[in-house]
Amino acid sequence: MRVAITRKVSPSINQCELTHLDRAPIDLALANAQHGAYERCLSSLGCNVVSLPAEAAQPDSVFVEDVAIVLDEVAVITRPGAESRRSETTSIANALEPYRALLFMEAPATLDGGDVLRIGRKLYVGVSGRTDTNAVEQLGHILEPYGYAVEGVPVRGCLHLKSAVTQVSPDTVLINPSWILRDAIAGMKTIEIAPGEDYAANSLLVSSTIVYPTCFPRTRERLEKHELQIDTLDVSELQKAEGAVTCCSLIFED
Ligand code: CIR
Repeated sequence: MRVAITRKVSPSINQCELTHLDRAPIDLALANAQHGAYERCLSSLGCNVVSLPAEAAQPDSVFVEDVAIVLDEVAVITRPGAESRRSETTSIANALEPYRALLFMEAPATLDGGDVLRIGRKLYVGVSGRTDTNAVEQLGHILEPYGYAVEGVPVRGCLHLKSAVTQVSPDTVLINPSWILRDAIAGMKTIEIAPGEDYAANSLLVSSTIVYPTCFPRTRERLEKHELQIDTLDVSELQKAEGAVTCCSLIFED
């Protein structure tokens, strides 16, 4: 059974961290409605959605992806790059504990799960404003016994590696070449985002369906030309918090 861990939008989301965006008011009711539609979409794609309650004191806690990396054998609880987000790890560790043995990243390394792109037994890790080379090295050490290779990938101009590249089919990634090198993900075909749709590289592949924001129609056309199956969702309020579709869930097989 496929599990998706999510967490309801914090009522304090208007105090979220912002790095590359100017602050714009987030409509909490609309954010909740969009998040509910996201959870229903994951259910419709066969996920058993474990929806955790909102955390009022943790503005960014809807973005559960950043605090854990869930692999087939173990889960790694991260040490998020933003100090304000470090307390989010406790409840996610509790939620993952029934499913996986837990490993914990240790200071001084910092890593956000949004910087981790898994392709098979390889983890590409964005070296970003949130994730440092220390973390790349530490992750390599702790996952080597489980047969995972870890490679650091420089990213520029965006928050996380998965702002710049995500997987859209077994052999293809969707990329924004302004933010990472075109050949950063070895051996994969690439589809480039449409010009002007800077944030369009973040897509969420669930089984063989891509969960994708409605606001990137020209990149969507490019995906459709490759005959990929797409479910679109309006996530405008989460995007104002610099989030997108991968960051609101942790998806894994139970
Ligand atoms: C942050 O800056 O940490 C949040 N406002 C947004 C995090 C989005 N996470 C993700 O894309 N993995």
